[in-house]
Amino acid sequence: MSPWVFHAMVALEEKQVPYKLEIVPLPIPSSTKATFEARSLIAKVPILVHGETWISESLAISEYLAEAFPAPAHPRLFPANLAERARARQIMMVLRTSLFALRDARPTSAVFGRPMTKPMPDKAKDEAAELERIALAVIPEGRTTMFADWCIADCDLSLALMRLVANQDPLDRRLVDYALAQFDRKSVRRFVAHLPTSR
Ligand SMILES: N[C@@H](CCC(=O)N[C@@H](CS)C(=O)NCC(=O)O)C(=O)O
Repeated sequence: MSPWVFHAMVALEEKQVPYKLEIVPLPIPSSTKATFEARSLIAKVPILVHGETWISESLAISEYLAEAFPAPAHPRLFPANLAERARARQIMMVLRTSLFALRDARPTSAVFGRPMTKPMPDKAKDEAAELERIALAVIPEGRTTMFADWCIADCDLSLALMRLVANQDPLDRRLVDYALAQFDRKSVRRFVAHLPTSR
């Protein structure tokens, strides 16, 4: 249920490259951790293994996939337009480096599994309001993607918003529609199908 594994798997699915999924228990057992540290430097999932290359950190993985399997032969992960690409990276970075109270109050287990019944603490509510402000600014009225074409930042932004949607927290209808449309993409549905909660 890791949001970072979600990012990497959606990237692989959108690139339409064949891959084999190996599931690692969390916390990572110490013997496995030692192997990961030796091979991919940082012992956190997701880890992409491509030939002799082992890469952890979800954004490093999607950037790698974008360059290893470039457009037009493969679907794009990042916008072709420079300014849009920078905006996409900005959104993905902010989702990785902030909103900790919201993430704590509305974990991804409450998106992919059982919803939370507890109300959000004030700090999480403030962060939810900030997330809503940012999302409303980057998702135009009547569209279910940030830009004209889907990009990998839509995957991360929709998961952040689903923390609210899945728990019936208040959210602008436009953003609910956006998050639900993103979660109806084949790549996301294939991720959800792998979860133990789906079996
Ligand atoms: N910034 C990293 C975060 C990855 C991360 O924190 N992964 C967690 C699972 S969500 C992990 O592997 N933790 C190691 C452990 O629990 O032993 C990314 O974007 O990939």
